[in-house]
Amino acid sequence: MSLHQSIDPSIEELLPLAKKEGIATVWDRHQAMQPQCGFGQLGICCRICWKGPCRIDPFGEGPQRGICGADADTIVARNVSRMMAAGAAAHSEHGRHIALALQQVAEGNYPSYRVKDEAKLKGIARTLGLDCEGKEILDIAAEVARRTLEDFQSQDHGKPCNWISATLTEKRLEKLAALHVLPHNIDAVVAQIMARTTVGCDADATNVILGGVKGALADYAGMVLATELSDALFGTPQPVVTSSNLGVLEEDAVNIAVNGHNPLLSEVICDVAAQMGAEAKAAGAKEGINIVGICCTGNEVMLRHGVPLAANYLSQELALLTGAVDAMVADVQCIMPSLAEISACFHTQMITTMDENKISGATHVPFREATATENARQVIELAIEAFRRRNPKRVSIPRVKQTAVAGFSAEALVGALSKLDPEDPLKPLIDSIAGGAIQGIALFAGCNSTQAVQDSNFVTIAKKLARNNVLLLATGCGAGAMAKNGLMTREATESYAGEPLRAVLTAVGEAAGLGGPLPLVLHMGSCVDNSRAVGVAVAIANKLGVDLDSLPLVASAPEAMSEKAVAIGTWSVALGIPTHLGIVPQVTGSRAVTDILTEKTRGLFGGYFMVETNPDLAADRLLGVIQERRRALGI
Ligand code: NFS
Ligand code: SF4
Repeated sequence: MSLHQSIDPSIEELLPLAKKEGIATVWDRHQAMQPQCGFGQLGICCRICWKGPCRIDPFGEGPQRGICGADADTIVARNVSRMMAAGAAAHSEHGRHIALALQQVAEGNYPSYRVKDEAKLKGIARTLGLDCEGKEILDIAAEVARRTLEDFQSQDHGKPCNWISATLTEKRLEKLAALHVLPHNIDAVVAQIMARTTVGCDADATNVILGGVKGALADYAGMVLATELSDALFGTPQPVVTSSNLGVLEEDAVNIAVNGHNPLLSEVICDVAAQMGAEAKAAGAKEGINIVGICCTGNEVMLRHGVPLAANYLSQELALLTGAVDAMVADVQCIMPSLAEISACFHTQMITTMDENKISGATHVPFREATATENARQVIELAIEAFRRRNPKRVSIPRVKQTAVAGFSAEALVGALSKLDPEDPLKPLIDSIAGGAIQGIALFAGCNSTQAVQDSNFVTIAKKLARNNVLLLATGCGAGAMAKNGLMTREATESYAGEPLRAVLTAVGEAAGLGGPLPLVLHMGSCVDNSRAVGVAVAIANKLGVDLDSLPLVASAPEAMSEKAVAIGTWSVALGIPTHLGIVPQVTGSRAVTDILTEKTRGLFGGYFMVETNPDLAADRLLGVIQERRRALGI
């Protein structure tokens, strides 16, 4: 039974336990929700005004228009564009949060934070076209923050967001400008999408989708600035050996799971926990404090601190079922509301921290950057207190734990390559691609979804691509899937990489002093860190003097579910990257919109969506695209 739900081995021990205790999980609720609404699945249900809800009859017998006259194309286009706007709002709100923190740090406020990576900050300033010569680091920080915040404030429609102009290829910028999809202001573009899709507005599906694409590119801006400024504040990730899956929880430690996306609090929790070990020991936890990560907050601290990753999205409830989590600390996004209820079945302290993200039943510790250290201490104290109440008889930590090498920022990757060619670090990579030892690059991104067998598509596609000499990158819950399944290890490279790929990964890994090959899948970070992959791709494209849509580069989100994933997938397409979805998106009720997203975008942007739910066939299609692009390049 469990194999139909997930390939995560920890499920085997924990689902029967949930059943025994009468606790429902995401899979039970998925089951109870069947059959899911066909109108919703096709995207042809409209609820944007109170004359509705309206739904279009997909068989052509009932209504073909909503009460206002909107047809299936309009309804589907509006629904999916609004998802793009929501995704952009989520990522850029996270980005704004970081940018505002940097601004305060620059002004000497927020004592819990500092610019940890000055070299990175200077690099960012140069990227944004700022002159750092002779300036103090905090002055540079202030200018970087100001330039970044312009992307949320500018009213100049003719001038694209600074972070977009600074990070894409010239050719791509020209193409996007010609199509009028370059955002000038992240917030304005999100607001425009909401405005133009309200009742009685934009009713031309192509126009609505192009508006959505602009929002998706605003999403990219929000992500790249979140990633880059986080590196300046918290450090740029470097390879680190850590572990993943629920076996990372410890019986003899106060276990604190950090869940969500924004690293502002979790970073400080890591710092403060390092000083509070004695207090945990005094409470009887022989091993002190054990921080573990979930979802993208987990990825953030995994990359920067080597914190082990306990779970990706679909497994977050399982962490509680172990009975060993003393505090589950949530910030924003992808936090299942069910966590509060399940925590209440155990001793676990469920803590929310952001005022705009509360869950009823949870304890709220209002996080403020100005008092971050005190807030972190409060959270840890609550965890220690909960530990004292833990019932050892209810603890069942599955013995599943995989080594994972994480931390492949663009800088780390280039750093490793530079050991082979200090003058021209990208050359070995480009030569390997040109020579065919690396056939192409695939980025695995996105979520877990109950619409698929958890983690399974990721693993199946990755193994097949690796066998065919594709270099693999991963972020978000996709990275979690790869880590839990042992694909972020050198052993995986030895077992699954095609011979030529293995030789390249070995040469780079050994030159970089890792004492063996690079892992089969390179962990680039959280979902906002998809921008790191864009950085690598843009550097390659610039060096070759081509645009992104010429590169043998593909993306795959085999379990996409979140609105954020819709936004990411769409900017990936707009950047010229063929993008695979392993679940059927909620657009197929409109032939026109389906055509736009899977065909017409190809002519406009070079990128397009490919939908294939069978992972084996998906891998074949991705390989086919890579070959097509290689042929076009004459390699
Ligand atoms: Ni991305 Fe990360 Fe995971 Fe999906 Fe959710 S945690 S931001 S949205 S589910 S990958
Ligand atoms: Fe129905 Fe039109 Fe209102 Fe949508 S906007 S709910 S289609 S009347």
